[in-house]
Amino acid sequence: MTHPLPHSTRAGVYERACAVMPGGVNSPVRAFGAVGGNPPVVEAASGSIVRDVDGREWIDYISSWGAVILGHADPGVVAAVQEATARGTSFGLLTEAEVALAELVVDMVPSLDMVRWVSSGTEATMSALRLARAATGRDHVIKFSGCYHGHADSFLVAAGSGAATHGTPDSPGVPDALAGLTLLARYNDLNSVALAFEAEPIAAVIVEPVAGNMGCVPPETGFLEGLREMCTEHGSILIFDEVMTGFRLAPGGAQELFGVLPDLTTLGKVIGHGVPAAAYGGRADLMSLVSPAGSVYQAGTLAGNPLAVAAGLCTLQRLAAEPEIYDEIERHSARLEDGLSDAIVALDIPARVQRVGSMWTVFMSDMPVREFADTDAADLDAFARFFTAAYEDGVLLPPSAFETAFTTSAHEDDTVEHTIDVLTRALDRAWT
Ligand code: KE4
Repeated sequence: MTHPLPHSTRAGVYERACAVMPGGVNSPVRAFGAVGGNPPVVEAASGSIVRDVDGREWIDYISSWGAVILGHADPGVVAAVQEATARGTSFGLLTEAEVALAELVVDMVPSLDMVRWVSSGTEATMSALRLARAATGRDHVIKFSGCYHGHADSFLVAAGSGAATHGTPDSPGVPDALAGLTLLARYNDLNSVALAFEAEPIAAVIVEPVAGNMGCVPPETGFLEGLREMCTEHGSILIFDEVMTGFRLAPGGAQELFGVLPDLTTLGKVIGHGVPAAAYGGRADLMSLVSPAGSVYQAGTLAGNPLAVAAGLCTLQRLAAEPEIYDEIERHSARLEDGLSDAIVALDIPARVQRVGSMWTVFMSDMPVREFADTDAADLDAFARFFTAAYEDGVLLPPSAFETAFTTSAHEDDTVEHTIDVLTRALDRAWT
């Protein structure tokens, strides 16, 4: 991997960062607040390896929070973006490439008739919510405690008191009146969803079809199907937030894997392979309500950006044409799960691995995590010790117990075996 010589030390860059950027980072989790210490300052990455400005290297399982499913600096993606860059970085006008990518996405994702490009997962989910409210004429929406859908006001809500809990702001700056339009239900608990449906006319239910923002929590059998039935019964819009699961769990995402079709889908991360791109889409009758075809307003200067579209086309064409990529990632992820689960038994420690495909989390609890409240049983201090021991030994996990690790096609057999060795030692250190 060739890269310019480090221009500064990690400490020096982070000190400068804190002087001009809140918390020294541009997204909170990057500050390593949950695990302590100062964050790394990345110089470059390639394949499964990330290198910081001090020349230290880690096997990376953050994987740009799931975006780089083919590994960092994938040669095909780099070449595609370089070639697109030479033709201009942005036009603010229609290009054929963004049409080709839309056609590919509609072909790959089972429930999509049409799609609209945006530049972040937050834009995708906030737009899908506006569309659902417009389509139904209703204001209230249901989300699940522990699920994260980006930072739009309607999603930054915490469970209030009471059975069908009307949300209360989970951040300063979110108006009570808006937060109260979001009702909180419990993941994998259809009764809590039924209560919310009884409380208000519901525009939409938005759900991570595999939860990845409370750690990896799979949907239990019947959960997604139950949401589908309730939304159909009440004339509400079912939104699958597949920003994390889209194109990762299968070419058609979680909706292909589980065979449940939402009305709207939000996508991000893999869709641009790390270049800012996201999308929302779904049934033609809904998407035709979006401006300028319809009257639901949504816009974006860099939507369908040529560089992001070039990266996305290269990535999704590969994933569509080479399904064996998923088989390989599944094999490596299953090996990681088995190796770590064996280590947990051998060490006799209260920990467990939860995994769906290439999304996995090591919980510092031996109790199954099936909804957000179950994470209370996890020992966050033990996770911080586990993370730090792994980090010091060359494996970079997501720096929070409430995140998901991501395996990519660049994580090869030897890398996986070495990871198991490192994480086994880290588990031991976390509990001794
Ligand atoms: P962005 O606005 O960050 O592109 O996407 C928001 C989003 C929406 N939906 C789901 C299911 C997501 O996981 C995300 C963003 N995921 C986090 C990681 N848990 C991004 C990392 C960060 O916030 O820095």
